[in-house]
Amino acid sequence: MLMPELAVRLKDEFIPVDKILEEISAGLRQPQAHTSPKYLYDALGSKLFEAICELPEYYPTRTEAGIFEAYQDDIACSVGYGSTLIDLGAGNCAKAARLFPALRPEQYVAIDISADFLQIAVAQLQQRYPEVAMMGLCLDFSESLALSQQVRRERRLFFYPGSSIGNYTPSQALQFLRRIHNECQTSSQADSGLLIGVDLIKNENVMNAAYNDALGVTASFNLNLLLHLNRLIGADFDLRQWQHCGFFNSTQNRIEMHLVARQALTATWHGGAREFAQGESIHTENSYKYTQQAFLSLLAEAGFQKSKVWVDPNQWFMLCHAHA
Ligand code: AVI
Repeated sequence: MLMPELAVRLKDEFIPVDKILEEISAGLRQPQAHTSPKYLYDALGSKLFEAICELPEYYPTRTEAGIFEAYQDDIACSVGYGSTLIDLGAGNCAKAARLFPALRPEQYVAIDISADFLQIAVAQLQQRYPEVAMMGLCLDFSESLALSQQVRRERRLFFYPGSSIGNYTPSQALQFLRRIHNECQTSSQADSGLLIGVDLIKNENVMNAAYNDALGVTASFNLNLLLHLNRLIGADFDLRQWQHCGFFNSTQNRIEMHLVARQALTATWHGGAREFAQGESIHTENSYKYTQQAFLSLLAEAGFQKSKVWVDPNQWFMLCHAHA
């Protein structure tokens, strides 16, 4: 039996079940089987990702936080006070909340697909900052950025931290940046822009360790995708038959995560099946890394005029304020 719900809420989408089945089956049947990284984020997957952010090997979260800490005055100076802060993928709103004292936004718009979670987080933040107008918007911003009429047009600052842009291919990233730029253009003042965190190419050992932590949290995060698929499409993946693999692909400048079959096996799901030879894999995520120059070129191609950049002392991570 396929799951009874009519639709399932994923990290960034709300998709009818038959569309999910179709999409996942098609990916699993490809010569290189693959699934969308959004399937990594069921309730447990989201918690495991939060745990990843605490790991000593996973440098992006704390490096980005260090940049915010070290350069908050300079960032505030670049961004200016009194903006309309639009938080893309706000989650618990914690990252944006840290910027409030320095940026003093006039309006805060938290966007996420998870409506209930979002409303609670926004309500809590509103208590701490009663002077800031706040709203939570339940929107799939990976598809569309059509903002409500209630969002002020003045000085829009889109906020996209955490190097989530890396989970798009560069061409998807370009489309996404173009959409943000278009939204900035509809703003009635010129000084709208984007504040974005980007993971930079660095020593391969550092990157490989970040996706192969000693505690095995990233392995669990990756393997949990199979449990999610079992529920979503009635599959029979046995986790003990699969192994996490994460490595830097230096040709594509990306970390690839795969789940590798430990032995020859057949996986079945509602209306479908596939044989996997020992060593064959399911490709579950890409995390693209950029040079500063490559990302600045992407921003320019998307229409942004000029960008201010802050990096950590190791030059592992970059925070970028791009002016529309
Ligand atoms: C959400 N995203 C930016 C993370 C990343 O690093 O690509 C997801 C992740 N995958 C494995 N570890 C963390």
